[in-house]
Amino acid sequence: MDTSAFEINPQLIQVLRSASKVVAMTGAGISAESKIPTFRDAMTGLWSRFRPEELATPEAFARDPKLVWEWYRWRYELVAAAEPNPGHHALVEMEDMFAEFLLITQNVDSLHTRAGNKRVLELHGNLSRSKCSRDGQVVEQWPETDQVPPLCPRCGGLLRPDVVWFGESLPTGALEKAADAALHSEVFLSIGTSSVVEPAASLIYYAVNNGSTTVEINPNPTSQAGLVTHALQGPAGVVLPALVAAIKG
Ligand code: BV8
Repeated sequence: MDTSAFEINPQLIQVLRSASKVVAMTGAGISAESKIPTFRDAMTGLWSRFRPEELATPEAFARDPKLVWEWYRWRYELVAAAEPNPGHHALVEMEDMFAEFLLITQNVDSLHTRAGNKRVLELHGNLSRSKCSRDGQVVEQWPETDQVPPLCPRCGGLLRPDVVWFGESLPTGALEKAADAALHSEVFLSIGTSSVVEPAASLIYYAVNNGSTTVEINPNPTSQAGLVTHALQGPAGVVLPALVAAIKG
């Protein structure tokens, strides 16, 4: 991958050096360098015949709860074996560089919190948590069982991953908090997302309407590349550390 296809404009560094309200929004691309396939990557092996958009739905779970549960178990093992990469670590450094820094993520893989970020807003939940499919309450543990998916120890309902499926609403208040942060940001970084999934993909427009400096970091420019102040075409694991180094000077 050509990692030299980006130039960091000195104006961006100047703005970042004086900014206090910085929002970073990440998608699956920031975890690509941790060997976690992105959502749009072709899935491998057993799962190669499925499309994530088909499996990550209430309908798929209703139709075949075992298949969907096992898909998330496969992803959980991938995530558990993965390590945060330099892109994640750069965002931890950024959290300490700006007075009001918020990391909004579409990812469900915990890598930002494992890297050390404290101010993380998970728009789509987290696949390391399970919840009862009847009452939506998180279930921390349940008796060993051969039953797949396991049953809720309280009500006997099927357990499911605590993630937001297509067609489901985001966690209460998450979108409002994210939109408010974008609306009041001085800099909004959109990192490693194809900017397809809504309503996350529209958050950047709050920043644009506010006159914020907007930045896209992606090796493949998205439909929003023409909209942003700076489009940095490169992998997050290279661009973000370069950005942090440039701010430090
Ligand atoms: C909802 C959890 C209200 C599950 C996920 C308009 C308004 C509202 C809704 C809609 C709308 N239009 C359509 C909808 C419906 C739907 C939607 O957006 N559909 C899409 C397919 C068009 N949205 C919803 O259903 C949302 N709910 O709006 O509630 C509602 C309620 C009822 C009825 C209607 C509306 C819920 C969406 C949440 C879905 N859940 N995840 C799970 O993970 O299993 S989304 C899923 O996609 C992941 O979270 C993922 O993060 C996310 C977005 O994908 P990306 O992160 O962008 O990943 P992708 O693979 O696409 O791209 C990777 C990028 O990385 C690429 O650009 C690549 O170039 C780049 N990259 C690669 N390597 C690197 C890199 N970048 C940097 N560095 C690298 N090294």
